[in-house]
Amino acid sequence: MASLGFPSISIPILFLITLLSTVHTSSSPGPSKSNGSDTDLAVMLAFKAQLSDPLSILSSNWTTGTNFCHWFGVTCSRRRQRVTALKLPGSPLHGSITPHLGNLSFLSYLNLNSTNLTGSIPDDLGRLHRLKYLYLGFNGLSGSIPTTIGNLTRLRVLSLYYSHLSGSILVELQNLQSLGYFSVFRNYLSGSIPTYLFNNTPLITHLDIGNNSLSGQIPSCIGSLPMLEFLDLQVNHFSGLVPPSIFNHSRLTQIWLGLNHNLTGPIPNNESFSLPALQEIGLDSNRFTGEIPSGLSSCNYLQSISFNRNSFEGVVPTWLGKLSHLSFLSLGRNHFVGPIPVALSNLTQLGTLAIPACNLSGAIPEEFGQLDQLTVLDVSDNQLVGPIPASLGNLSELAYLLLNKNMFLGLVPGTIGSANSMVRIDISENCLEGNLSFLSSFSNFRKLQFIHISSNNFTSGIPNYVGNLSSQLLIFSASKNNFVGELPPMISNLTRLEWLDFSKNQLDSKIPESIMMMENLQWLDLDGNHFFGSIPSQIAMLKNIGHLFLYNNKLSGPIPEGIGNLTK
Ligand SMILES: *[C@@H]1O[C@H](CO)[C@@H](O)[C@H](O)[C@H]1NC(C)=O
Ligand SMILES: *[C@@H]1O[C@H](CO)[C@@H](O)[C@H](O)[C@H]1NC(C)=O
Ligand SMILES: *[C@@H]1O[C@H](CO)[C@@H](O)[C@H](O)[C@H]1NC(C)=O
Ligand SMILES: *[C@@H]1O[C@H](CO)[C@@H](O)[C@H](O)[C@H]1NC(C)=O
Ligand SMILES: *[C@@H]1O[C@H](CO)[C@@H](O)[C@H](O)[C@H]1NC(C)=O
Ligand SMILES: *[C@@H]1O[C@H](CO)[C@@H](O)[C@H](O)[C@H]1NC(C)=O
Ligand SMILES: *[C@@H]1O[C@H](CO)[C@@H](O)[C@H](O)[C@H]1NC(C)=O
Ligand SMILES: *[C@@H]1O[C@H](CO)[C@@H](O)[C@H](O)[C@H]1NC(C)=O
Ligand SMILES: *[C@@H]1O[C@H](CO)[C@@H](O)[C@H](O)[C@H]1NC(C)=O
Ligand SMILES: *[C@@H]1O[C@H](CO)[C@@H](O)[C@H](O)[C@H]1NC(C)=O
Ligand SMILES: *[C@@H]1O[C@H](CO)[C@@H](O)[C@H](O)[C@H]1NC(C)=O
Ligand SMILES: CC(=O)N[C@H]1CO[C@H](CO)[C@@H](O)[C@@H]1O
Repeated sequence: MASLGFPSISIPILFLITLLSTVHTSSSPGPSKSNGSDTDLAVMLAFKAQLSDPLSILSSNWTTGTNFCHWFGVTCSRRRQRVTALKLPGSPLHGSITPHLGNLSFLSYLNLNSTNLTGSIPDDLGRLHRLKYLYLGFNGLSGSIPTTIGNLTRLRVLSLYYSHLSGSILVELQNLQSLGYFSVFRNYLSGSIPTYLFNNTPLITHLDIGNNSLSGQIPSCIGSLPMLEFLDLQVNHFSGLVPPSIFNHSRLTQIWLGLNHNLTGPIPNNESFSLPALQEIGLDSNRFTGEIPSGLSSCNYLQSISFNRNSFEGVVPTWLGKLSHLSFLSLGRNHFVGPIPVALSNLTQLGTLAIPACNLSGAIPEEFGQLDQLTVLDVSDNQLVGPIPASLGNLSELAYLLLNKNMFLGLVPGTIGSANSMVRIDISENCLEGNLSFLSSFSNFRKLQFIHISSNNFTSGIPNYVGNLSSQLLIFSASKNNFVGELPPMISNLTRLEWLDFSKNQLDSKIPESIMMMENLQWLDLDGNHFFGSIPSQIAMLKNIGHLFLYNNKLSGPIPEGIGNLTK
């Protein structure tokens, strides 16, 4: 690249000039009586003066009575009294960075990570030609990244994550030939990545541009970074094809391309796919097509696959069952065909198995009872059939059991009561039948917040032990079944309940007064039953109710007065 030769030739000359002038001042103090050390002192005082320092971290320690080389956070070179490192991470300094900092000509390490800085990054930092480490992340810095940062050719770490930086990623950064770590994660950067930005930065191992507003194509230079281990381009607006070279990398351990919404094309397969070190890959919410790349079957260290919300097709491959370190598998909202492979039951490290809305058919393998690390099982919104396997009762770590929107039939196994961490059970919209005896074991779930059993074919009365369910319960949704008899007053023991829906059943009792006293209820739906008698006057105590449906019942009598006070 002839066009890139120019800056890389000019920089050593500039170094030489700077170096000569430094040598000159330090070897002959001159009539001004000032040497570099005086400059550094003046700079440090200027730095301090720009900060409000609410915990007096600097004002109590950076006193002119002591040599600044002994100040908190300051390191000097051994031979000269010159500041080589300034490290104040996590100290709440509050204020802006003084441009004078650019005069610390011996500085090689600057860490002001998480110090509540605001204002912009001064152009003058580009004069710190010895700088190797620059940490300015976790601040409120705004404005753009100065072009002068491109002058810091010795820079190894440029960490600007979690701030408010805007503007684009400047082409000048292509001069950072020593860079190993680059993070601008979670800022407000926009524009596209310059095509050749990473052509002369062969040492980069960590490249994190995620959670910004960048757009355009992902430049192929990223794929040719030979040392790359970590790549995050997620949550931007990148579009088009991903350079295939990204999928042929001996060192890459993590690839995050999710939530760009517009990355397309198939992932390369076979020979062109080689990621032997891969541990985590996230491609969520894009428009990737084709089959799940079979090259992944050779990624022996793979722990996490997240391909949710794409247009992948074909079957859920059985070879996934060989990735023995897999702890996270999320493939939901793609266009698969066929069953859930039994082989997945060999993934005994699996914590999350989520394959919702994928058009899957067949049954849940009985062998899934072996997945004893599983905390999330989400196979909702498929065409799964058969009974819910009793073996799921062995999954003692389960917190989210989402089987809704399938065609499961038969009884709910009473075994599903041994998971003490259960938070959410959704078995709604299936063809399940029988009575609610399974709910008696649900009282073991002390963290349970959501029960959805609506749109099934459950029959029977509602047992009193619904009142023994977790006091954490927020939602109990049981509409569109065939429940008969009374709605037990005990249900009001669920004091945190916000949503109670028993609509479209055949309940046949008075509306319990106690239910009208559940002050956290926001949604109460009892329509389409045979409730009779009058509406309890306690209704005025439903202070938070926003939706109250009682129509299509046999209620009689006056509308209670208090109803006018229900303002939500
Ligand atoms: C620079 O000046 C300071 C005091 O002003 C002195 O302590 C130090 O030795 C001087 N350094 C050099 C290299 O002249
Ligand atoms: C830093 O250098 C600039 C330009 O050389 C000069 O104007 C400024 O006074 C210096 N600041 C300090 C604190 O030495
Ligand atoms: C300033 O902090 C340094 C490092 O913590 C400490 O060694 C020094 O004694 C402190 N000086 C004063 C004056 O408190
Ligand atoms: C920066 O601060 C954050 C939040 O305090 C911390 O998690 C991170 O490790 C820090 N990074 C550096 C390089 O100091
Ligand atoms: C200072 O920064 C820390 C970490 O970034 C943040 O938690 C805290 O809220 C900030 N304080 C103020 C007053 O901005
Ligand atoms: C530093 O960068 C700026 C902008 O990129 C450039 O104009 C300037 O010549 C550079 N200065 C040095 C000393 O390299
Ligand atoms: C990054 O973006 C994702 C998706 O919007 C979001 O879930 C995540 O919290 C963001 N991360 C940070 C640290 O803001
Ligand atoms: C997706 O990218 C194409 C070009 O690749 C562009 O025309 C289209 O507007 C983009 N769509 C969205 C939603 O960004
Ligand atoms: C994959 O990378 C290797 C090593 O960098 C290279 O030799 C090979 O040609 C690449 N394969 C493909 C298909 O690009
Ligand atoms: C599980 O792994 C074992 C040992 O590798 C193998 O024999 C068995 O066939 C696998 N089970 C399934 C269902 O693939
Ligand atoms: C519900 O159960 C009844 C009686 O067992 C049966 O006749 C009916 O077909 C079932 N309905 C559905 C939707 O499964
Ligand atoms: C533990 C608890 O609060 N139990 C109550 C459940 O509801 C019934 C009827 O409203 C009360 O009698 C219990 O005391």
